[in-house]
Amino acid sequence: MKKLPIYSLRVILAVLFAAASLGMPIVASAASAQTYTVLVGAENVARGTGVMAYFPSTLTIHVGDTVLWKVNTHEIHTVTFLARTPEPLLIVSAPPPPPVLSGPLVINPLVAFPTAPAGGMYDGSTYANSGVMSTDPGNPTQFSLTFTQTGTFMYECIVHGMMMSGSIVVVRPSVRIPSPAAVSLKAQQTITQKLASAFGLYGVALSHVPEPVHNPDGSTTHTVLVGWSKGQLDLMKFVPSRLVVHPGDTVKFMLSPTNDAPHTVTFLNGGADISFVLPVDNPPGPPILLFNPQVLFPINPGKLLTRSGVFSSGLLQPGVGPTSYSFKIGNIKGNIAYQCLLHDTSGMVGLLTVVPKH
Ligand SMILES: [Cu+2]
Repeated sequence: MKKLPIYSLRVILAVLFAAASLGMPIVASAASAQTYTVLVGAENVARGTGVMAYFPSTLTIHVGDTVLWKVNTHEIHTVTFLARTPEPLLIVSAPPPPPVLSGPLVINPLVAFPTAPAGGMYDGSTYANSGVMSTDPGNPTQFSLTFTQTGTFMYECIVHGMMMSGSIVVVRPSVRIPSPAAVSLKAQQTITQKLASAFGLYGVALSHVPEPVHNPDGSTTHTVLVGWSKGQLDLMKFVPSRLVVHPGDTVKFMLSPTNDAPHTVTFLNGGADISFVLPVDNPPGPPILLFNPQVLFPINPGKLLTRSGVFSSGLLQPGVGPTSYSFKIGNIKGNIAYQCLLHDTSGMVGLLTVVPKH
């Protein structure tokens, strides 16, 4: 690395200081390798809003710099450089011979676990993957690569597809680029803006909820919309998330017409949480991540909703189906809570209040 004469270093520092005090973007030093941070996703759990994007989505760095991706949501994401290899599926069949599996679907190990080049030194020519990241316990929360070649390198989230993609533009050290601090500040501003625009989604979704239908037997059929998406913005909520009903009423949960994400409608009734994946030991390799059949398939379908046992829709999947789940309210009263098994930590919880009919 070429050393700068001491006087020019002072000049550079003076210019940087002047730029900083004028509020101008500070340019990155070309003299030493730097680490840039990219935040993976954004969310506001209290509002149930999420943004399926990388912040920044396009990042320019110098050759030799490192990019550190940090997951920023409970929602799961990956950072995956395909490098012209085929896009792997998120969910695949269990590998033969079947171990003691109670269901046939697993999270693709190629997606679930990290694939990184030796020492994290990446020339852009091979498949590189963070594994499934989330701020929920037990998941990797960060991934880093040091870029050794100039060029533009595209990556995407295997969970959310090409809607959530990013690129790293690697340039020669002589090119002036924004500093890591300037990049992070701008990323935070973009997150604030995007989450603010997601705030309006609940109101929009609420205006699309079908009117209750009054049935000849005196009961009412209510509709609750599940999720709402607008481009990269996702609403992880039931709409309305609070509903007053009577015993004998029907509640129909419907994936909203714009919703992009799979969800469940699940009444745990005080029972243990049902996890999305069940790790099955498979030595000497990593565990097999079994997609929990209790998440995939309905539990107590067609039964009256009561306070005993679990009631669950199974996986409601846009474009694949099923897309709705309905049941009648049994002879209960008071509040009864429910959630989406995939997105409860993202704020996707709801409440029915059952009041006696008079
Ligand atoms: Cu959900």
